[in-house]
Amino acid sequence: MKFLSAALLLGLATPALSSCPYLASLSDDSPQRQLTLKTENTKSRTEQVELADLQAVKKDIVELLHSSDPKWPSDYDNYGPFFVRLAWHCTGSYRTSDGRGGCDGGRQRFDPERSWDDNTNLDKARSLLAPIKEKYGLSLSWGDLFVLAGTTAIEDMGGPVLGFCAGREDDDDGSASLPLGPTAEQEILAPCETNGECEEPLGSTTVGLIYVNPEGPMGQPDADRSAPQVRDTFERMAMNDTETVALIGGGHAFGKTHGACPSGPGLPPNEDEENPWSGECGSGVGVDAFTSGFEGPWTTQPTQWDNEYFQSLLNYKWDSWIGPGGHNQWQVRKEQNVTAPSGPAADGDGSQDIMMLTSDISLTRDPAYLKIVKEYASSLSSFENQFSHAWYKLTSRDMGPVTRCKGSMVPPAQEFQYPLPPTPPSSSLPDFSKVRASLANLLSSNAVSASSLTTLAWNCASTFRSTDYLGGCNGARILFSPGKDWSINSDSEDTLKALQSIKDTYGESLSWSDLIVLAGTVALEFSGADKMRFCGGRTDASDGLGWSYLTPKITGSLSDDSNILIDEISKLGLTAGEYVAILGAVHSLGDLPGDYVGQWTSDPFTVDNEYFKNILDLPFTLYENRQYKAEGEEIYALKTDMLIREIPELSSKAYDYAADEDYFKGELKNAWVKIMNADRFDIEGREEEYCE
Ligand SMILES: *[C@@H]1O[C@H](CO)[C@@H](O)[C@H](O)[C@H]1NC(C)=O
Ligand SMILES: CC(=O)N[C@H]1CO[C@H](CO)[C@@H](O)[C@@H]1O
Repeated sequence: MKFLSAALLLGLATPALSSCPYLASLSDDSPQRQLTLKTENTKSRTEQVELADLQAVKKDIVELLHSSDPKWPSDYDNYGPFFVRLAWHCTGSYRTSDGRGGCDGGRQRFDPERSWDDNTNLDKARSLLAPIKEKYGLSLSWGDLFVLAGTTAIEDMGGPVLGFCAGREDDDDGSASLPLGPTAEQEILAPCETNGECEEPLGSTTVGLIYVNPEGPMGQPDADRSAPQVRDTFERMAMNDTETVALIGGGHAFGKTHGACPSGPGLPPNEDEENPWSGECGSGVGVDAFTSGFEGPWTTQPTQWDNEYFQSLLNYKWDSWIGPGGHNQWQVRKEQNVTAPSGPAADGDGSQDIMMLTSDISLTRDPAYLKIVKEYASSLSSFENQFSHAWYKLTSRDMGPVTRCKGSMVPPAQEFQYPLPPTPPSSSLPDFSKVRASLANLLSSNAVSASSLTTLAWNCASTFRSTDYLGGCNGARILFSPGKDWSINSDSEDTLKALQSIKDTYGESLSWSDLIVLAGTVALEFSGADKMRFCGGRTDASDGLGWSYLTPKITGSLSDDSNILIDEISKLGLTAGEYVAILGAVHSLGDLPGDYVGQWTSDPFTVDNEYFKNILDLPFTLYENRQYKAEGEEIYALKTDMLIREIPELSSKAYDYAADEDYFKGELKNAWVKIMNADRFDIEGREEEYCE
């Protein structure tokens, strides 16, 4: 196979970062706003293209696994372990704090991720896979290819595989990963005081690593202190103890680390685009490769699935020492040494001692981890059961609900996908024009305000995150904790009570989630908005767990800030204009929520463009130290409204809407329908059937 230059293949989208990225963390200056908002929808859509035949792709991957390219020879004549690492490091960047990271988008091809320390030499893995990508074209995304390569490798080496969720859509650049760092965006959204001890919302202790420094905290071989870091970072990716130990032991059942000499891997792609990670030891490849700077395999059969890793952790005494790459690693106490084949078997026939990293040893120092290590050492089936599920979760977590999974290998819905009851057949749904009429009656009789219904629907739907596709109103999780307890939902119980009679009239055929969305839609129309499309068929969850990670960061309080607002809008997947249109409509109606006082407009029963004129033209001052009031007018506002005038991408749209009411209403209609249906993957391709 021809080996293509990674830089050539994988493109360069983001400007090269500072040559000393970690120093950027040390700046004391309070962050200025540097985030920018999308003003158009730019994601290139590939969903029209039919998905590749995954069995055929797997066949090509298996063939590649057992080949070896002299430019980057395989270890032990098998690229399997290399592709497991590729898939893991592509998916393992996921974090629950904001749903960012993960392999959907295939952004490991771009900076910042491609130049991360933990992604050293993965440019070679991606280049090895490039001919397969070229063969299948748009029918196979890079993201799907990376994850399928790792998953197929596990299966090929005898490991347990639960299935494969296809359907990742590639991004055109690495911008969605800028908040992962090291970048100015990360400094603003998630500054890390000491790289190596980073906290949430970052996913890892160290920017540029997936979890922790495997050498130990701040490079110290302190296994006791490593365990809490391991637990902390895996929890930031929603992994519990049994999943964590299974993933580490499963990943380390395969392959070896590379650190032939202390000279290092060479420069990353953002510093040497032409010849990234050229390798400073000898030939730079095979037995001379330098990747992590550690050296050696974890097990004696590094291309075969087994639970030897756990047995070795328990059966030997381990001592730390400085390995050939100049880093702390662990070896079996001398009299009991164990050997494994080394290097690419094509070149070498030597054998190499097994080794462990400080983070591996930490699993025997923590009582809860040790118990699990013992269980997996004695029960291969328990290990296999936990690993197959944890691997599927690791690689599919950022894909959102199971309704986004495509292809012939999708396993049953898993807990982490927060499955909803199936979409009912459209024939069993109520006549929504009748429900609309009932809602209009309710509004005419003043039993409930248009403002309450609009706010309820918006608060329900705006939980959606375009980063990991969690949230949205489908499921009506606003009925349950934690959502119903959020301060922004303090009025929701009363609003839901007002809707109870309609819910009772239609019974099972009308879900709460359809009712909430339709009620907000009808309320806007009732108040003067254009007629909007409604899509039915949502179903209700039986708990609120699916919203566990979605606590709103924008609450209208004085602590809201422009960076947080911009971040929230970009997570929603809305453009600046879409967000302003919706906020303008919601804030055209009724009173300020909760304990705030007053109203935004002189006519709080009508959706028009007065709101935009008010916030742009009136002189607002701080009122009672918690909200704003227009001088000389009975017009009030929240901090969020003030941010609309401060953030240029938002105020620019507010001016357009203030000048042209029809334009505002047209934009509102599109934006509202978009966010209300942002989570409806279940009816993709069947909109005709479910939407009126
Ligand atoms: C971790 O989660 C998995 C999957 O839900 C479950 O099987 C396992 O029992 C959990 N472990 C712990 C310690 O809660
Ligand atoms: C028990 C065991 O395998 N001992 C070996 C340790 O390593 C030395 C040197 O490589 C061998 O000679 C021993 O047989």
